[in-house]
Amino acid sequence: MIERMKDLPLQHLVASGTPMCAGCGGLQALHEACDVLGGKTVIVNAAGCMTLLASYPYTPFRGSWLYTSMASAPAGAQGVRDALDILLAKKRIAPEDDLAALVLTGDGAAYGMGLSATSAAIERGLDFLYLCYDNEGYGNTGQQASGATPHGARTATSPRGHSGYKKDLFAVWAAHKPVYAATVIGAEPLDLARKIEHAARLKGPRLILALAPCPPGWDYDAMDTVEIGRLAVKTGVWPLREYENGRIVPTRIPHPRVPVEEYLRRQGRFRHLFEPQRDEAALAAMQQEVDRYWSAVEAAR
Ligand SMILES: Cc1ncc(C[n+]2csc(CCOP(=O)(O)OP(=O)(O)O)c2C)c(N)n1
Ligand code: SF4
Ligand SMILES: [Mg+2]
Repeated sequence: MIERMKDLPLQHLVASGTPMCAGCGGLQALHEACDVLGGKTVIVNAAGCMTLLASYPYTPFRGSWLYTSMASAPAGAQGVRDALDILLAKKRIAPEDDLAALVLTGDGAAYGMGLSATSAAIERGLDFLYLCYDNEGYGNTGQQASGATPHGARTATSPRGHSGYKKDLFAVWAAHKPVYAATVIGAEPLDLARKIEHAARLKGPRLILALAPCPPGWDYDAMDTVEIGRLAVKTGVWPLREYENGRIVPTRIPHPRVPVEEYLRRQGRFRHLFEPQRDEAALAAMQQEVDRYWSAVEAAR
């Protein structure tokens, strides 16, 4: 069911007691994205933290809201797009009243449960914008590890540090040759707004992948969300980049790069790398991985 609530700003619900955490980096990115996209949007939301924004029959959005199971948001967006196309063909709505389909999903769905549905939707050339807020774990259910969890991070399912490695979802999308893909972060709002504006003007499958600092999941004080987000970019841990016309282009090259340790030590999920004693080997390996990525970027320029 699609509900449309006009003229209720997002702050309204946040201020009036929605159960979102203070300092939520995902909400920050979503807020900035909605400011750019405006109300002519149908948000198709896979189950996750952002689902808590909408308490039936209300949503804080100016557009419409459709809630799906974790794996099914791209299929939901297909249904929305098809319905709109039929209404347009039958002249039941005017072209200027057309709406955009926006999938809103967490990383658990985007990197894992919903990946095959996403892959199929890109293959079909579905005209949709796909916004993933990546808090690097199943946040809504207590921060279990997901396909986006970085190596070494403590989660509810990896109390001694995650043994796996973060999947490169941007590269997975780029391999599908979509119309557009970009990484963003709420702490860099101008970069985010430019990319959303650009994506909104295009047609076809488009990814906006937002790293989403998460105070309870990453274990830091809510007031540090912007600083941690900026450190993710300055250390090179979260590369800001774009894919279009078959090319991947870095949109920010941090120079000089801040040591990765400055980002890690601010977050309790990495505390075991520093206490009771420093894990020099693990810290060096994490720095080397980031260095390798940026050496390859430099070599390709
Ligand atoms: C198939 C299925 N398994 C488990 C759940 C329970 N569940 C609801 S939200 C959620 C976490 C989703 O993680 P993510 O997509 O990263 O979003 P976040 O909670 O971090 O915002 C889970 C596991 C579910 N809704 N559906
Ligand atoms: S758990 Fe994290 S992603 Fe979920 S609402 Fe709280 S801060 Fe946001
Ligand atoms: Mg998540």
